[in-house]
Amino acid sequence: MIETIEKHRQDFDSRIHSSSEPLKQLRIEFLGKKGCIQALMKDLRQASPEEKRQLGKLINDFKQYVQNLLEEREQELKKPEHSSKSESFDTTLPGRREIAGTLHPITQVMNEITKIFMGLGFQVEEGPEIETDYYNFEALNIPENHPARDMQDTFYVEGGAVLRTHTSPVQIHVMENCEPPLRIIAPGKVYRCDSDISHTPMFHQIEGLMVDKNISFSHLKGIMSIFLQEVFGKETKVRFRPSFFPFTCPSAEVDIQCVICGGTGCRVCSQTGWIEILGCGMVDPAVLKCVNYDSEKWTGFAFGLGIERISMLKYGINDIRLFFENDLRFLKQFRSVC
Ligand code: 2NM
Repeated sequence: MIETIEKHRQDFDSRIHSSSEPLKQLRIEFLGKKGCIQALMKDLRQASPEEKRQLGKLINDFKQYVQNLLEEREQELKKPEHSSKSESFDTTLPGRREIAGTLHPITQVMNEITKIFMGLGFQVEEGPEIETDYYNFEALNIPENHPARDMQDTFYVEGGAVLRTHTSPVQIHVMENCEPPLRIIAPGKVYRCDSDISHTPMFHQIEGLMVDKNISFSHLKGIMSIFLQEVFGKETKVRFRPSFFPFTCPSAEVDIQCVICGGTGCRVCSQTGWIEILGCGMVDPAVLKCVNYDSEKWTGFAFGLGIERISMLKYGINDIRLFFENDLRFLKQFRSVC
C-alpha cells in the first residue's frame, strides 16, 4: 500500500505542472468520490489497527499534499501572465503596419509642377521671404502709387522691408547675378493681407522666367499649354486673354476649360465654362533695364501661378483653409506612394 501511495504521488507530481492537463480532471481523479484517495481509504478497511493508524496518516498526508498543490496551482494560473490572452498568441496574424507620414498636398502639387518645368529645361531658384521694397516692387516696374503697395494688401516689416507678395523678386536676384540665356522657376511662400474662402495670408506660388534671343509670345503660349495639359490632362483646352501686369507687356491671363463641368457652365466657372489659372506675359523692357539686360538683344517671357488654386481645382476642394487646418481626415486623402 505504501508503494501504491508513492506511485500515485509520482503520477500527481508529473501531471500537476503540465499546462495541457485541466486541474479539474486531476481533482476528480485524486480527490473525487471515485478517485484514488477514496479507493485507498476503502482498502484501508482490511488493514490491522496498527497498520490503519500508520497508513491512514500516510493517506491523509497525501490527500493534504494533493489539495495544497491543486490550490497553489489554481492561484498561479489566475495571474495575468497566465491569462488566456497571452497564452493564445496567434502567430498567423499579419503584423501591425507602421503609419507613415506623407507630404502635404500643397508640397505634392508644388513638386509635380516643379518636375514638369525641370523637364522643360528650367532650373529651380529660391530666395528670401522678407524683401526690400526695391526687389518686391520697384525693380518689377510697380509704381509708387500702385494699389498692391497699399498697407491693406502688403505686410510691412519694421524698417520698411516687406513680406514678399510674389516670388518675382527671386527672378530679379537671379537676373542681377547671371547673364542670359536663362530658364528658371521660383517656387515658394508668399504673403498678402487677405483672408476668405479662397485667400489665406500666406500661400504658395511658382513663378517662371525664360530669357534668350528671339523669345516670342509663341514660346510662352507653347510652354504654358504643355504645362497645363501635363497637369490637367492632354485634352485640356487652353485660352489666352489680354490682361495687364506692371512687369510684363503684352500680358495675358490663361484659362483652362472648366475641369468640373467640362465647359458647359457651373458654379465653379461662374457659368462661363472657363477657369482662370495663371498670369503671364513678355517681360517689360523696363524690368530688363533694371537688371542691366540689353532689351534690344534679349527678350523673355514670365508667368506666375498659385499652388493652392491649382490644387483646389485638381482635387475639387472648395475651401482654401482646409489646406492649413492640419485635419488628418483631410490630409490622409492625399496619401501617396512616395
Ligand atoms: C505673373 C504674371 C506675369 C513675372 C514677371 C517676372 C519678372 F521677374 F521676370 F519680371 N516674374 N514673374 C510674372 C509675369 C508673374 O504672376 C501672375
